[in-house]
Amino acid sequence: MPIRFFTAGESHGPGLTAILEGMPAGLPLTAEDINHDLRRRQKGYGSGGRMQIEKDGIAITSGAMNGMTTGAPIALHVQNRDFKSWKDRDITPITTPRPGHADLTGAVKYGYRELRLSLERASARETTMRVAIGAICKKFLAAFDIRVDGYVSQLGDVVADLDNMPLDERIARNEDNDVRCPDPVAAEKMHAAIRQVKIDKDTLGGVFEVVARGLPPGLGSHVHFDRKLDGRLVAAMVSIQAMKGAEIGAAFENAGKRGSQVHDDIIVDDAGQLSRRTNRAAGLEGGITTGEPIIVRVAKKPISTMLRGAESVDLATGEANPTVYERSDFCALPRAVPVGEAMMAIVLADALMEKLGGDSISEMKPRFDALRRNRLEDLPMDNREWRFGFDV
Ligand code: EPS
Repeated sequence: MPIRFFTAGESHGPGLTAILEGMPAGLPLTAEDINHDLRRRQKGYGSGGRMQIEKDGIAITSGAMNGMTTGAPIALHVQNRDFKSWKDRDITPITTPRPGHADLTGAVKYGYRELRLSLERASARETTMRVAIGAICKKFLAAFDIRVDGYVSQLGDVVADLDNMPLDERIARNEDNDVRCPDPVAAEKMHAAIRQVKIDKDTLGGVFEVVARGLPPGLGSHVHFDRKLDGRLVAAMVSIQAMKGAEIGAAFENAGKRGSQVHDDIIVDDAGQLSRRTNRAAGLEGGITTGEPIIVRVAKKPISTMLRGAESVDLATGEANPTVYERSDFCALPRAVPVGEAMMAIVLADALMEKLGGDSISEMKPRFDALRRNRLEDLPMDNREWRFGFDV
């Protein structure tokens, strides 16, 4: 895997750190390229008080100089403004775990004496650095005219009507409102659903979709499980805090249909260009890109910090005790869209680098232009009989 990255940092600690290794030299990169997506991640209806405190801005402390990557590891840092209200304070232990969060599982695994040690690192605050790394990967992909975007398609039980809206239009409208839903009628209902859930001191999840356009065919591979791009994308999405499912296109809906209703007929035009009539495969066949847009749908559970509380146990006393919280997000789904985009950009940048090799953008460009495409002339089909020539 040419791209590797690490993140570190606690939600209320001094700050967040990331290292991205494997970016080639010669990619134009400024703090603003990253800050644009950091701002998008902080904007969206349904947040609690924390987003009023944090104003995330990136420091690029290595790997890019004078606005250009050097090929060295890229180190990134973001400050947690909230740290100053925690650093000189006596901390009241949290000993009643929230169902659904990593509170209890983390404490059992690591033997913590209080639950804050779990939640500090399990917090979705960490997604700041994924978005920062993803923004660099988006910049890399954009050098090859590949774009990654996302939008909300369902929030709580409100489902957007997107069936007749082309992908380009969905993406053009994804920032039209503060729930990131391209269907304006559904967006109003989603907004109302969040308003109500705030009153009810409860939380909401939903579904967002991430789309990659402009991909060449031939990224990923069918030959081994960990090289299959569909598996890599689904794993990346479900690794995001609170994501419980991901599917390639309408996979679960397609599971109930017949093959003739699901697969995309292949056609050829007079110039020998192959294409598919539809894109129900959502850009991937055999774990390899087809050249059509990739669409991944991601299911987010409702946030587990609920102001109304939930039934639980005080682990210090062993007594039944409801969870108690004063501050929480009510619905983080709109803010999760840039995080999903980031994870897709990271996986696709990795797959493209695997395919192209090279240490600099200038080396990669001609290799990209020479890639096999969906043309008959790109395929050496000689129509000759052959034998299974194994030495057995
Ligand atoms: C989070 C709880 C909230 C969120 C936080 C993730 O933080 P706090 O407990 O400080 O109110 O706001 O997300 C962020 C800080 C962020 O930048 O997205 C959690 O428990 O996962």
